[in-house]
Amino acid sequence: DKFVSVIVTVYNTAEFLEECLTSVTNQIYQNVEIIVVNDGSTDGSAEIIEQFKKADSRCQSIDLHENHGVGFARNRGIEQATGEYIYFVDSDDFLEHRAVENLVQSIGELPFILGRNKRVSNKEDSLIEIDDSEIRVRRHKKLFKVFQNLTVLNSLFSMEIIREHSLRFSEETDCYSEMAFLLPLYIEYKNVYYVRESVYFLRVRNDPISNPSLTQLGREKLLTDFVVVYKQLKEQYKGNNTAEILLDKILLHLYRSKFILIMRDATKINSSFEQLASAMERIDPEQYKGQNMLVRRELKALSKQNLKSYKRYINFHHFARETKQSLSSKKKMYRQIYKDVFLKRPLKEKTIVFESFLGKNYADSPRYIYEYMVENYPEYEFVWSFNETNHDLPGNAKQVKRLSLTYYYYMATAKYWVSNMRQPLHLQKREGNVFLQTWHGTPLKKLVFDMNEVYSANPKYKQQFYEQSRLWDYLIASNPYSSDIFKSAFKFDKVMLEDGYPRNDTLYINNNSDYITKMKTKLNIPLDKKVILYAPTWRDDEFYEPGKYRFNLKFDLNKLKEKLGDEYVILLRMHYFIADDLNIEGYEDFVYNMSTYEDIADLYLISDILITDYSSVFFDYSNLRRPILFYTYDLEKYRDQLRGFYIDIESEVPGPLVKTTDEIIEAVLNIDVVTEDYKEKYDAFYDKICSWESGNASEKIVKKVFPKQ
Ligand code: C2G
Repeated sequence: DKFVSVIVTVYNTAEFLEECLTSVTNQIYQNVEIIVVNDGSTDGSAEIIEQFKKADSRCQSIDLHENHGVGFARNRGIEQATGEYIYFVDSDDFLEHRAVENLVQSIGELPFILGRNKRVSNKEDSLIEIDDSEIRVRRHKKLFKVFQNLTVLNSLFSMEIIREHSLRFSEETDCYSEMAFLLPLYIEYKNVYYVRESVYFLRVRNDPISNPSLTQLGREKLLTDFVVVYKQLKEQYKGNNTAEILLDKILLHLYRSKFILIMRDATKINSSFEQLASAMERIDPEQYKGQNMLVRRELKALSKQNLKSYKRYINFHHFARETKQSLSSKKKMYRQIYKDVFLKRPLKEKTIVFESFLGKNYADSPRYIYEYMVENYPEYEFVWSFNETNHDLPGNAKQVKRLSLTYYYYMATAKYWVSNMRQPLHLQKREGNVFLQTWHGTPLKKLVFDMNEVYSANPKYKQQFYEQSRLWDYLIASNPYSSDIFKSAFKFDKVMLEDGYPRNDTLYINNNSDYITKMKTKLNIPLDKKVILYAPTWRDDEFYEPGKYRFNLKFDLNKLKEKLGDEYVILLRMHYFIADDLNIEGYEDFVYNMSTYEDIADLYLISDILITDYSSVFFDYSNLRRPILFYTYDLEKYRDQLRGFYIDIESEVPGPLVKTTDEIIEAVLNIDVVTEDYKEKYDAFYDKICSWESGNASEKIVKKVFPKQ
């Protein structure tokens, strides 16, 4: 029975460590020792390691006190290991429970064997079927591919070969330390074997800003480390043809897949050129014969240390590549024209582009800022970006179709952008450009950097959010609570505008019966009925495709109509992410679908009661001091699995949490009692959330951001 030393190196991965170590201790294959090397973690990792040591006598640990890097940590693990085989695990990853078993069963007399590594960015990815009724050992056909991956994860190495070749990791660098360990194996063994039935899950981490994994440290760091390891190994293996060729091939591969992209950035090209050239001068020119002419020229310039001609070739290369791409679709062509033509036009000092909910509505704070400006700043040129350019708005704003050529023209040349969401990643902010980010709600659900490292739909979310939010010059916080959250959740450190929400001005200006009657009449709502507005948010886990979310009504319309229909009508207002069309057939005189109505503020004004769930709408609605019910039928799941909240919804919100249709009916029928019961909480909530609102936020903000003549 083969004894395996599992070496787990840990550096500040408290968030993942328990899942990792549990997957190791729960391996079907039990004949293991688990050596956890704590590489100077400063988070809660040490405590977790202690717990596992207590619970499982196979666990031991090495505490390095200071951070030395994964290569150093793995080497210390190897020295302490007593197994016949070594198996490495990274502390943010986890194993399928037969991973080690299936490798051990297959290794036979082989010196090492590989399993399969699967990247996972959400929970579903790790729910895979493995048929191991018949495990097959396969020979890798493309040997270079194996080494190009440069990973020791999910491989079983016999201690004998580790000793025989004195296999060790480089200790000087953070990245690419595996090359030193793997190279001797590549030289010695022409065949590499693997078993698909052994699966290791590589976690794709989603916070490269606050907590990057090694590979997320950025291309420049990767280049710096690679050059160190490359030079060192080239020296050590001088004259060994197989080794030198492999090293050169890896250099070329990384140049084309990673390092060349650094060279697009004019501010980085000089220093990166120097590093790259110091490696490239050691490459055997034979090795790049197979590359295309452009690349060959670049490589030659690099190896001759000729920066000037390198710049010429690389700029041409990037230009050629972009042009080729831009011919492949209209979308790409627009972006290219935007970059090469529009961005070079002069900036228009008095032009503003407005956008709300990614072009969906004429609504929210951008609308109210615009309306104030139309009245008071006529010297400006106004542009609205919409998905459909048929909106009805005051003033003489130009409407442009979002992502059209005209849109790009204005995004490139307008000095000001006003938007309540993020702008597309490929838009560039130029010198002099001013971005007023209004945001679109007071947060209840945790945002960006306050969100746990959960599996999310898009593993690049935090990274992208970070890049996009660096462009914001002003951000509106409508209350002290939001202001604090935005600083941490967005890592926002520019100008916070603390004057209330422009979108809530109307709740102070138009909260009168004239406006309400006019609005109800316009929307065909009977004047003799009271109005309940139901405005829920979206659910992260219920969607058809990214951006298109599902929603089904979770109440009994029959019952509601029967009990409340004489006195009330219900307005349904779905979140702008919801793609479903609600079926309200048979309830036409009781239920009104207002999901496509431009601005929810009008719906607030005409309603007597709000029913919502975890949507930020209740913060705004509380400005009206009217009753709010929280229909939170999926509270546990939403709060604990999907998001997490900033406030304790059970004790702090200004209304009752109801979970069934009957409870809704009961609360509505006794709304005066509910109001009385929640009076104190409502007052406290109002003080916390609405104290900056005054009905003239738009004016205050415009005066701070836009110079008058
Ligand atoms: N909204 C709406 N109708 C709904 C839900 C929301 O018109 N049924 C509008 C409201 O203006 C609301 C905004 O969209 O304030 C944001 O909606 P949320 O439900 O709060 O959800 P989300 O878009 O995820 O934004 O910091 C706030 C958060 O980012 C929430």
